[in-house]
This record gives sequence, structure tokens and C-alpha cells, in this order.
Amino acid sequence: MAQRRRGRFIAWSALAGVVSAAVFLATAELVALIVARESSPILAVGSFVIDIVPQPLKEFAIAAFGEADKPVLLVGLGIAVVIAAAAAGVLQFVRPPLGVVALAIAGALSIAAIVTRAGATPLSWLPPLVGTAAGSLVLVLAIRRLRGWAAAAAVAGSEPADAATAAPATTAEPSGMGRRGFFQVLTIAGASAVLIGIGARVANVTTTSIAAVRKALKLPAPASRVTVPAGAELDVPGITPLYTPNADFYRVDTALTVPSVDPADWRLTIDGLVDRRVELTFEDLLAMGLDEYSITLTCVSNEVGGSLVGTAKWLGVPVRDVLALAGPQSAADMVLSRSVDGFTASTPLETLTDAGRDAILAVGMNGEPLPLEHGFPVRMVVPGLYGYVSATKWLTELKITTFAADEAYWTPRGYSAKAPIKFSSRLDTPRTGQPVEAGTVALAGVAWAQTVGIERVEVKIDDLDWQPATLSAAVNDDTWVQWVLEWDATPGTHNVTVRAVDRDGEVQVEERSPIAPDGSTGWQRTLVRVT
Ligand SMILES: Nc1nc2c(c(=O)[nH]1)N[C@H]1C(S)=C(S)[C@@H](COP(=O)(O)O)O[C@H]1N2
Ligand SMILES: [Mo]
Repeated sequence: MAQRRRGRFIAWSALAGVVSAAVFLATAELVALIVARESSPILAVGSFVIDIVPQPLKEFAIAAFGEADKPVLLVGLGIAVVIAAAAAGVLQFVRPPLGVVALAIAGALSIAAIVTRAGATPLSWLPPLVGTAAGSLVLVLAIRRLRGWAAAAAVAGSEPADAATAAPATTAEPSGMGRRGFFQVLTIAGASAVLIGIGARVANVTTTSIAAVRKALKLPAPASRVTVPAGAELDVPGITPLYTPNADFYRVDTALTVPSVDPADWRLTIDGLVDRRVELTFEDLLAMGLDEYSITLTCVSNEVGGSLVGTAKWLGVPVRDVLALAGPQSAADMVLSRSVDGFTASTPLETLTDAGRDAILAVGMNGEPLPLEHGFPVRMVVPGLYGYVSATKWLTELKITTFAADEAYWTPRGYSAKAPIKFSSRLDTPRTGQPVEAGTVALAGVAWAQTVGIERVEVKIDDLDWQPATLSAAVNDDTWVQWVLEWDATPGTHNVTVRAVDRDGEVQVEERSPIAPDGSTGWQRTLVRVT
């Protein structure tokens, strides 16, 4: 009897813990809305987790959940919060004030996560602090009433009050009061937390709607446009389009929520080893004159045959023109580009000042302002370098420095400080696992060798010799080409292997290597079933 009752009170105390945590988070959201919009504890802790999880786990998350990796993280974090909060509630019931101590520790940890984030403002500590206070208050009030109820129940059941679970009857509220009071606190606190928390988060997101600002933005016409030669797009069903629509363009970044940067507030600082520190506004940048560039972007995490590669027509200004305003000093050999969210990339200075290389600060992508997820309002794009060492989105600073003095985000996390793209080729149709009918089958895909260009794509079917594929007309050396090989397919399962040869005469590396530390190699081999 007493045992069952005790179990019931433990369950109620767990619920009180969860409600207290909800009050904590909701209060923090409300205060964040007023004083420091980027200080949502749950998002700050989530971002902190992203930065500290070991690389293999991060790769597993991307492989297992793809673009859903961030929602999955948030749900996981939510479950962890519920469990910890329930435990704090039970602790406060069994051994007060240990539950409040646990809540205070959680509060301190979230303050630490928030104030150490890039973009933290002077008042960033306030939302989690007020949240902790509010959550603790609710926990104390609710559990005091629960203990009163438990004590009264123990007396009514004429069983000796368990010293550990019930307060002495003298401090207990009058019988019945405890129970009613407990549910009152729980209901009022729980309902307000849900309403205030959701309301504050929605208000935070919608009133800082950079999406609307972007929509209203009209970029000036470029001085020059990309000329796409005849024959640049092969007419093959299922082939990857020459230009990747923005909505289909792969996205890779460490940002849990897409940073909101208003072009009106945007500033680019060029500092470090420079003759003069320069600060540019968005207007200043546009006034330098825009040109259109066709460039294929590639992620170091792209496995052979993978999808982390895409091509766009970028609208932008050469990085070398922007750097020239500041005058890089001869001691420098690296530009550390920094995002508003703290991400950094290390790019060799000579790559950015090379007149033969179209390294740009991009503001437009495929005829529109950069999509928010792709770095609005300004990002870097450098032909021939993997994204993590060059393609900084939501750009805010170019620090002229040296590889000896500075490290970028991924460098201490197992990736090389310098990373030119390893040229590669991919089969896009027929798709893996999709059987085809015997007869003429178009084997087709794309191949890229940024800054050098693709000379040839070759296909090997079973034990036959390598056969040269037909290539699309190249837009430039920085843009992938499409390839196609008409194949007279006979029933059975066939082995298809693809490799590229670049304009320097180099053959794509056959030996398989993993993506870390500086990009995968190997030939894509596919089994095609012909029926
Ligand atoms: N701010 C920021 N910029 C970033 C990253 C990031 O994590 N944060 N990731 C880089 C990586 S690894 C790649 S491959 C490209 C991807 O650009 P996309 O998402 O527009 O395709 O962005 C780069 N720029
Ligand atoms: Mo990447």
C-alpha cells in the first residue's frame, strides 16, 4: 500500500520536474526575445553539442539522417532534457534541495554554452539565468505541495510517514491543500510554459524574418553573364542537370538554425596583416560591380559517387579586388574567412589573389540573391578548393594571416588546413538498384576537375576495354561536364566502372581513400541489372 503510494508520488514529482524544465525553457525564450535573440538555451546547447561531438559520430549522423540530422539532434536533445528534468523532480522530492541544485547546474551549463558561442551579445547570459530562477521557483513550490500531500496521505493512511519521502506533518500544508495546490501549480505553470514558450519562439522567428528582406532585395544586373555554349547540356533522361536548381543544391554546414543576416546591417571586415583595416557595407560591395561565374562546388565529405556536389551561376565580386582595398602584407600566406556563426575556413592567400582564378564573394545564385541556407547575404566561392576551406557562408570577416598563426574550424577536427578538390566522375543513370531493359541504354553522369577541366570520361563494362564517353561542351574549367555512353545492354548483371582523365592528362585515382583528411578517391563501380 505505502509502496504503491510512494511510487505514485515519485511519478508526480517526475512530472513536476518536467514542468519546471518547461518553465525554465519558456522563460528563457521570452527573455531572449526581449534582450538577446540568439540566446535560446535549447538551440545554444544544440550548437554546442554539434561542435563537441567527435567527427565519426558527426559523419554517422550525416550518413544516417542526411539533411534531417539537425531535427534528429533536437529531438534527441529534447528527450535528454525530459529525462534529466524528471530526475531533478524526483531528487527534489526525495532529497530537497538536490533537484534545485541539479536545475541550477543545468542552468549554469547552458549559460556557459550560450556566452561562448560566436554571436553572443552582452546580455546573452540573462535568458538562461532568469529561466533557471523561474524553473527553480516552480520546482520548489510544486514539490513542497507534493510533500505536503504525501505527508497528509501518510497520516490519513495511519502509516508512519516515510522520513525520506514526506515532510514532518508540522511543516505540511493542511490536508487536501497539498494535493490541490500541487495540481494548481502544475497546471498553471505547465500551461503558461507551453503558451509563452511557443509564442516567444514563433515571435522570435517571424519578426526577424530575413526571408522577407531577401525577397524584396533586387541585385544589380551583372556586367557580364556566363555564356553557355551549344551542346553544354546533353539530352539524356535522368542525367544531372548542368545547373543545380537552388532547391536541390546540397547543403552542408554546422549551423543548427540558419543565421539571419540583414544586408542593411551586414559588414565585412578585412583585417589582420593588412596595410589598412577595411570595413565594407553590402552597398559598398555591390558598388564594386558584379559579374556572373559558373562554378562547381564540392564538399570534402563527398564519397565517390556521392551527391555533395553542385553547380551554380554565382553573381559576385573577385575576392582579390576586395583584398586589394586593405593591402595584404607580404608576411601573410592565408586568409581566414569567418561566418557570423563562428565557422572559419583557411584559404591560401595566393589562391585568392591569383588573377587566373575566379575566387569570388558571391551575393547571387542562379539568378536570385543567395538563399538563406546558402549564406545570405554574402559567401565565398573558390573554384578548385573544397567548401570547408573556402566557401564560407554568412561571411563577416576576412582576416589576413598565416597558416602558422591561425587554424580554421575543421583543422583541429581531423581535416587538412589546405584541400584542393580531387577530380572525380559520377554515374547518374541508370540509378543504383534500378533495373533496365535490354537494348540501347544510356550510361550517363557528370565529371569535374575544377580549374583544370575534364579531358575524357571512360567507362568499363565487365571485362571489356575502357570506352570513351561523349562529353557535353564545357562551360569552363571550373564547371562540371556531363558525359554519356550508349551501351548495347544484354540481359544479366553487369559491372560498370567510371573514371575521368583531366586536361593535365592525370587519370582519376583508382585507390579508395576516405573523405578525411582531404577528400575521397576511387572509381565508382556500379552493378547494373539488365532484364
Ligand atoms: N558558415 C559556414 N559556412 C560554410 C560551412 C559551415 O559549416 N558554416 N560549411 C562549408 C562546407 S563544408 C561546404 S561543402 C560548403 C557547402 O555550401 P552549400 O551548403 O551552399 O552547398 O559550405 C561551406 N561554408
Ligand atoms: Mo564540405
